[in-house]
Amino acid sequence: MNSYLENVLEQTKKRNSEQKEFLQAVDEVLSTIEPLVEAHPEYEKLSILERMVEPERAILFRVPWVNDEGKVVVNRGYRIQFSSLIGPYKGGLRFHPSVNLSIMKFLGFEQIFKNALTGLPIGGAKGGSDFDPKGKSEGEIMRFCQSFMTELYRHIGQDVDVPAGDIGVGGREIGYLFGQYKRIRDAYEGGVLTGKDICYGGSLARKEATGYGLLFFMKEMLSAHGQSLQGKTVTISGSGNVAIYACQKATSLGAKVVAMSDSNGCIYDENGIDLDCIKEIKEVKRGRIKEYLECHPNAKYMESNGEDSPIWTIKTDIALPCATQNEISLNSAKKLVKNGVIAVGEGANMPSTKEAAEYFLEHGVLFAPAKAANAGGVATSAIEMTQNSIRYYYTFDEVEKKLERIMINIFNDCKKAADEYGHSGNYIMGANIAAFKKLSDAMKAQGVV
Ligand code: NDP
Ligand code: 2IT
Repeated sequence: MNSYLENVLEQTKKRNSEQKEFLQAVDEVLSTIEPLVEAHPEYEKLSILERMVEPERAILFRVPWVNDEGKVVVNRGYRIQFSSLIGPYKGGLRFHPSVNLSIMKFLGFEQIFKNALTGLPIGGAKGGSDFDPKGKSEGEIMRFCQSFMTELYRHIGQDVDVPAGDIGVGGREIGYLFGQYKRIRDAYEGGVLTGKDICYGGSLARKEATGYGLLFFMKEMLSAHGQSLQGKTVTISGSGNVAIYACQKATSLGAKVVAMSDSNGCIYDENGIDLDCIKEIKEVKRGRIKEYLECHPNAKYMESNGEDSPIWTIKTDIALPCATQNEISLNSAKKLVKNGVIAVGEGANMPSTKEAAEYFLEHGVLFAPAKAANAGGVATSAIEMTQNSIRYYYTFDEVEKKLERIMINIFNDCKKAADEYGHSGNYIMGANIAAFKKLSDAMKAQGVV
């Protein structure tokens, strides 16, 4: 590896030795942009890489709230404002017990590149809490969100930092967060949060956007390699926001989704997943995926053993990991390849380990990396901000068309960069190089900041 790159990677490891997910994300970017760094010797003097891996600001705060038993519970809140180079900080909030500084920083770091790829003026951020929404009452969720916002409000704003949803944060939570922000600020600042409900300033198609965008990207990538979604078998991990709308679009584009999962296990339905049943379980009852068997007794359920997810043992043409980071291990990648997978599209953030992603590339599997393939969510968030700014609503169709155009552009940018730097077909390199180039140009233009 180029010695400048190697030094920065070493320094980053020393400084953040406890943060394994963050280091994994940095390693993935730095180890794929060598041709760009070689072509730009000025990066070293300007410390472009050192600046890119250090968040502009990392905020950590206490979130006290009262549970239904009247006991005070204390959670930890985070907001990592990673980069404002090309727009206000922008990125989701995750509520999950696994949340820690490393996970927040990896997600914030990924977000700056993803957001740059959208071609829209949005910087990168991530936030959240180790609060576990599972099993909490409506009242508890609302009180937690209100307390979280009572601290977060001072750090955000529609031209400053614009949070949205992620794992454990959907329309319901965004509503409670928005209500509290509005109350504290005593003003309607619609663009301060995205993923809002349509009835108070949200965008049509934002809910669908990440899953739909993933399929638009897959369609483009497959077509560039003489393939299509028509008649393909698809497995999708997770059954949350991204997974549900990925399933919907995959089906409408002619594929057959045969498996979905949650953190407890996965269901396999050879007749094709009944998405209405999944939506009822997940969006209405907030139940477990196993309940699918109640409406489809002939489907199969496989319980997770806490290690490799059983969903990756199922034979499929296309695998769409849409749950969480590192959910595809090398072992799972080997099973997928052995079973004939032709393409993998990352709906979740960093769902493949580095070894798994490399294994896919080495075995000729078309690989759509997260920061490009799942950028449709944040891109549509930016379209929501646009509508809030001009105080107007676009139709579902208008937003979907813009989203599709953006995903096609992202694919073309990734392809162009991969071709230009001599790694055709490697969209990990293409995405990282295209995004890094854009950010480093902005960094150079803005002086030492
Ligand atoms: P949701 O909370 O709606 O759904 C998450 C799904 O993933 C659930 O089915 C959940 O199962 C499963 N899951 C979560 N954590 C784990 C885990 N540790 N092990 C196994 N399964 C798990 O979140 P989203 O659909 O919004 O997010 C899914 C992924 O997509 C995340 O990686 C997120 O960062 C990424 N993403 C989301 C975007 C968005 O717009 N929402 C945009 C771009 C990326 P269970 O219910 O059992 O916990
Ligand atoms: O990971 C992501 O891109 C998101 N969770 C969506 C962020 C956003 O601001 O819409």
